[in-house]
Amino acid sequence: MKMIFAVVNNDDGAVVNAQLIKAGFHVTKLASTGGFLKKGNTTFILGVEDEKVDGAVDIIKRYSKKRTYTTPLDVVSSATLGGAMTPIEVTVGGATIFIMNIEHFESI
Ligand code: 2BA
Repeated sequence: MKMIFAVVNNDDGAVVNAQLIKAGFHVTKLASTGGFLKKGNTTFILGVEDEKVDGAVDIIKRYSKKRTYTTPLDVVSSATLGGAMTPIEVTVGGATIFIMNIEHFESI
């Protein structure tokens, strides 16, 4: 069994959630915040049988879009940028996905 952690854009969270549920995955959805942009994002946690991992990742990839942000100065502080005073452009997503081995799983 594997544990999938997937960080997706808030704007894609509802559709990713709906598609994962429709495909029969059990999902926990966390409200999270990116450390760099300090914008809300959505982190999904899924416990998945090994043979179903690719299917879950495919759904997350299919419904998570890339977006470009130009950071306003009040979102990325000068401390984060080491003193830089100009807005910067960053590309966010589609999704950041971590897959871990699970040693033991129980649902009681
Ligand atoms: P944030 O930390 O808010 O990062 C948003 C975007 O800013 C990133 O997009 C990346 O393009 C850029 N970025 C992040 N840290 C940077 C840095 N130190 N220097 C320059 N640019 C930086 P993504 O890579 O698509 O990440 C989207 C969100 O996924 C992140 O939001 C964070 O919440 C999560 N994430 C990404 N990589 C991660 C990792 N290795 N560990 C934990 N969370 C991660």
